[in-house]
Amino acid sequence: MQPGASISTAACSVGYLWGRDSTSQRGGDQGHRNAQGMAVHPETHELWQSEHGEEDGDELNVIEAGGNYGWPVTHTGCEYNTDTPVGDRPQERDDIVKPVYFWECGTGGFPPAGMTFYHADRSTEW
Ligand SMILES: [Ca+2]
Repeated sequence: MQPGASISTAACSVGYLWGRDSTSQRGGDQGHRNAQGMAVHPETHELWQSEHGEEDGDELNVIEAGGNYGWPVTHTGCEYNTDTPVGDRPQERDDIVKPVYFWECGTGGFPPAGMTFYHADRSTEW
């Protein structure tokens, strides 16, 4: 999104990245549990997304048009207050888009919130 762009321009951009346009309803993705944030990578123009899992199972995903992100069939977390996995693991299924990164059940998770890509050089320690 460029500075000064309207909300409708931003919505169209996200809609395009999501695989939809104004003339069709094809290509929507599915299987997200609890989306928290989204950001467009400034170099690759991929749409990244963060989401909360159940007990751990938090994820970072790169959105693909028409992709199935697994919930509730696959998950990397567990049922609340148990060590019981929720469904299959995404790694076991070829029909599920695997998360780029996830916090497996038992790791304590890392519930990500909003997303942004920082690409300036003012915080060189990062
Ligand atoms: Ca997932």
